[in-house]
Amino acid sequence: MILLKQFCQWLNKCSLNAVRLLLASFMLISSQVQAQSLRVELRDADGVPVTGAVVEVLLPEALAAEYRAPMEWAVDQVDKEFVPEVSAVVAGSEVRFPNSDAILHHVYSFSPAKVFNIPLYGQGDNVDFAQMFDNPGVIEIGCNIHDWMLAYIYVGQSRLMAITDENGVAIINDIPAGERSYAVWHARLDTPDNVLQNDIVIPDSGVAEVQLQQALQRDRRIRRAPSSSQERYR
Ligand SMILES: [Cu+2]
Repeated sequence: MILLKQFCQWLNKCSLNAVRLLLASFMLISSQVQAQSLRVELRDADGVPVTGAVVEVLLPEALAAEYRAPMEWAVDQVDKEFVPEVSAVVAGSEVRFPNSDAILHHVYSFSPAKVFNIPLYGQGDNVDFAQMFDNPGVIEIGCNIHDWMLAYIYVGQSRLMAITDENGVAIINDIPAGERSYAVWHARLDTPDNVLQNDIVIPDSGVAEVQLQQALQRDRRIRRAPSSSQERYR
């Protein structure tokens, strides 16, 4: 009976210490990671919202590595267009390229960050043809058959990325507070490498808000061919 009493006292003490330790660890984690947000609104020279721009918070390498869980992603082909047109994935992610059309596509990239080639394939052919995107950068994806088909995959250093919506707004959450910088990329941004970069202070509480205005280059996309032909490739 005495033994049991001693055991209970010991257990009680242990649990108390365990709780204290758990609480201390939690407070330590809380003080290290302040989850805050950045809201970027991008407009062109005429004040029109720019959609499809990628915003990425740039972190020091050691910190970025903590936000680098690979993503599962797919760029589909629907009605002879890539869907979505702009993607943002973390370095180390695999991207699949399913073909949802009843015709053949031939997907390729000549971009230095990822060169690949998936010769003519149809719906269900080998299904996905996943490609690994290891290196940060922007990859331009085309189709050898349909010249107007174009997609961009922005490969970032961490998951702290977002793409501007129809209002030109991108919101990134869970950013560690502090002095940071961020990059904005858009295929037609009239800056070197289509990128602009700024510093920003992410506060301990609240949202850091930025409004940007930047001219776009002329749209050089190839116009889509009329779809009158019934040929298998067109
Ligand atoms: Cu195609």
